[in-house]
Amino acid sequence: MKRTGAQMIWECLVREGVDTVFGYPGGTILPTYDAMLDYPVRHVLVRHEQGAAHAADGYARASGRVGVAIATSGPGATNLVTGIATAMLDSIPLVIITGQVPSSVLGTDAFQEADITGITIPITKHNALVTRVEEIVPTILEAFAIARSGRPGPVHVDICKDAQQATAELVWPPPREVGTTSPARGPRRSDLKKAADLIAAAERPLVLAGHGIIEAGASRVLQELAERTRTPVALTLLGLGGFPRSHPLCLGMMGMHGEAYVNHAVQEADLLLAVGMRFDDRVTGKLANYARGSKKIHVELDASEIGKNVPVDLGICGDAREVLEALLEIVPDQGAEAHAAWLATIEARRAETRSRDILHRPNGQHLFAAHVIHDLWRTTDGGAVVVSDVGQHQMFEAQYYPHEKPRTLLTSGGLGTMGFALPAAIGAKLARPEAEVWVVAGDGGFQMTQCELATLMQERLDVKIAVIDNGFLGMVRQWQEFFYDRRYAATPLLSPDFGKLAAAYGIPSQRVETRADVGPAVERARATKGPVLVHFVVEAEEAVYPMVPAGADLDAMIRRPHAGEPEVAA
Ligand SMILES: Cc1ncc(C[n+]2csc(CCOP(=O)(O)OP(=O)(O)O)c2C)c(N)n1
Repeated sequence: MKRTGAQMIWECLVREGVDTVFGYPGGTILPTYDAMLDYPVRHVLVRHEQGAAHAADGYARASGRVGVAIATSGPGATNLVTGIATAMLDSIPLVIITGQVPSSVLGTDAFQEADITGITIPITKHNALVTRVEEIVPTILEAFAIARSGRPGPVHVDICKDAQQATAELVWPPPREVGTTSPARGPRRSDLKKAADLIAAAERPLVLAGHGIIEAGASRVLQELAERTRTPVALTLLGLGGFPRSHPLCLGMMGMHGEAYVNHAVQEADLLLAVGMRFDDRVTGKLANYARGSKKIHVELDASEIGKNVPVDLGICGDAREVLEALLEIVPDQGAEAHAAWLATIEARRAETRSRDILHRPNGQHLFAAHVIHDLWRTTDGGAVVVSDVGQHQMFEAQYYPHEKPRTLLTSGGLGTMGFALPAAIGAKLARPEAEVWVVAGDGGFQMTQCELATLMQERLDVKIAVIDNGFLGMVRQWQEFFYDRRYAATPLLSPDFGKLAAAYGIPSQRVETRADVGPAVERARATKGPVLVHFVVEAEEAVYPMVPAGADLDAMIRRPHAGEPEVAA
């Protein structure tokens, strides 16, 4: 049967199981929007295309499915760029569809023409410009296959308006293998044996678990392996939730704002088993002195990551779950007393870290961001999906909201994109309507995409919002405090009255200034149906500790001073 190119786009999306898309219309994508009305797909109209990309991203992170965003050519397409790059760095599967000017005027600087496939080459896993109707179906199906195969990522398809309008016979191509980054064969037996021997011989082993654990669904097997070998587990920011934080072998987050005892453990380990993580500079600190005394095993789906930043003794290219399952079969059970001295050393350091904890400070009337996050965790019983923005509050979230399950912390790790949280939470709530979804955003990042409050209301989504307002671009102010002699260039921040702003969209709000009010405010927000904004006014000049200065060794941390001690700036 004949179809227009526009209809074919929707036929493909329905065939791929897409139930929700995020987008914004315009001239060159109008044929596709018109055809949309005849298909059973929910379209969410965002207020800025950046929001569409982030919402599709949040949908994908929360569900493990492919997120879809649609926009028009020119400014519509360029507005997607930040969201596409965000997904690329964090390996999130997206299919982005944009309209393009008619093929007859391509390259003439036609109205709203931008060479968007040229622009997205370095920030997509794959992209394509479609000029003929016959190319639409194979290109979109391939886009889905590539987005979700191997190491996931965003794929962009740019479709000329005349191709959307033309008609042709709808032909489904035969299923075929698409090029993927996944290895053709599983890991070699000899490599698995070598890994098992290294693990068995280690006295101070440590697992470094990243986002790949969550993507591969490897949490359960990681837990079994850790328990069988009595190996503690440190997590990257994007790995949080991949191993239950309450587990006795869970150390929490490593890296620039990881806990001090975790970074010391990394530096002192004699074996690192790194799984589904890429030795990002925020995780390693200075490479030259990174974990020098350890043998390193790197399990990674993307072969090009192995040995890229950190030389390893053994690289195993494969799916994290498959590799860990295979390892579990051959590693010996180390017994209940294994690594006792190593675990005791870490525990002693953990206790020392606790003694510096900001939560234990006699704080008088001060409200710290850490209080807000801690009480949010307690009041939601640790069960919320938290979508955090970028800045100090993001690191406090990582430190003080112990995540037990995968896909319960959604945050922009690799690109560190302010403005991510609110639109991504919209996507997350649509992907998992039963989940309690909280946005945790700073006063700066929230203002970058606050227009999506309108989307929230138009879609009637029950998303709660915590704005953590310190009157500064806090994380940048912290760098200025430590490294630029407290010269606060362009970081003091004027904000609107967030309560009135919410009211303008019909969203109820609360303002909280004391610690005693945090829990009750969160309770009231939870008891209210629909969106609620809670405006937390916190200490203006608090810092996130510890901090590894950029380019310093991982254990050269600036520590939080004990109560009563002066702050020690670098
Ligand atoms: C789009 C974007 N622009 C700039 C930055 C640099 N940056 C990182 S954190 C930060 C400050 C964030 O301030 P706020 O949102 O108020 O959160 P806080 O750090 O105070 O918790 C800035 C400007 C960024 N990460 N993303």
